[in-house]
Amino acid sequence: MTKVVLITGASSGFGEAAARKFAQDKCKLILAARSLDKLRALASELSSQCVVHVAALDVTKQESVDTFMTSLPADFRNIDLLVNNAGLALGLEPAHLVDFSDWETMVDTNIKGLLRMTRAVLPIMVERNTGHIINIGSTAGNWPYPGGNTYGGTKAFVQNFSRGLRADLLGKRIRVTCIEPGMSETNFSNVRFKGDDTRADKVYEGTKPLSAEDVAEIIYWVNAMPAHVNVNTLEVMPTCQTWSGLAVSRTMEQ
Ligand code: NDP
Ligand code: 8X3
Repeated sequence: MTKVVLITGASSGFGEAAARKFAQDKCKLILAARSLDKLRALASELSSQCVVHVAALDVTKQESVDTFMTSLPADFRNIDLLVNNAGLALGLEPAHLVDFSDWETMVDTNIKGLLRMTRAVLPIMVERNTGHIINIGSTAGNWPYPGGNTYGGTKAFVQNFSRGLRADLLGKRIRVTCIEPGMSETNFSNVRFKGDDTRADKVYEGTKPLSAEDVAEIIYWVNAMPAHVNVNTLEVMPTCQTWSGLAVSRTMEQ
């Protein structure tokens, strides 16, 4: 039977690359994001390989998720794989200087948006006793860095929630995986720095970051493993990235 794959945030980066990867498998693809024009362009490119349904989706809005779900064509309703990928970071300021609305947007998208999609799709999987949810976390959820504050917090949530789902789904043939990439060159930094492309480019200067295609391969692989194999968490960094030591101030007054 043809696998039905729903990818959120399919208009760019990991989501777009994952769409191209699953298209090679002739899956039935559901591509969702806010930028419908980009989704349509991608769908027309992939339509010679597989059947694609595109739909506008803003995961921060419950009514958008509801409309998206009720508008799914009947032959796309039995979702086998949900890739909860839509997400973003906004800003890199220290916590006492941030624009609070940026924190709200990250929580609304990375946490509440992922929850909305999970709550909408999981009952379909439970009813059919089959499925796989792949949540996109981040190294930022494991390893704090200055300015990562709420973004890292949202991704730590994604990891812990993924594990909680596994606990709830004991005895069901439903897999849950949290993939946690490190530095990857996509539109991520352009969004984080709100269109300051020079600053975004500097993040990757002199490095060989992960590409969207690298992460898409991993998404594909964890799903392609046999149904009895559940990859719980998978953290991946470019080889040029590693940890620095714990930070110590030698100038502060005690
Ligand atoms: P991109 O900015 O290239 O892609 C982000 C995608 O998310 C876009 O398709 C965007 O589509 C979608 N999106 C954002 N907000 C919403 C929303 N409210 N509703 C629906 N879709 C939304 O970045 P990446 O591909 O890098 O990011 C994908 C995921 O990977 C994110 O969760 C990110 O946090 C995570 N990640 C990224 C890393 C990196 O270094 N790049 C590393 C680790 C994790 P649109 O604007 O059209 O809605
Ligand atoms: C994206 C990786 O290090 O920019 O999640 O937070 S990082």
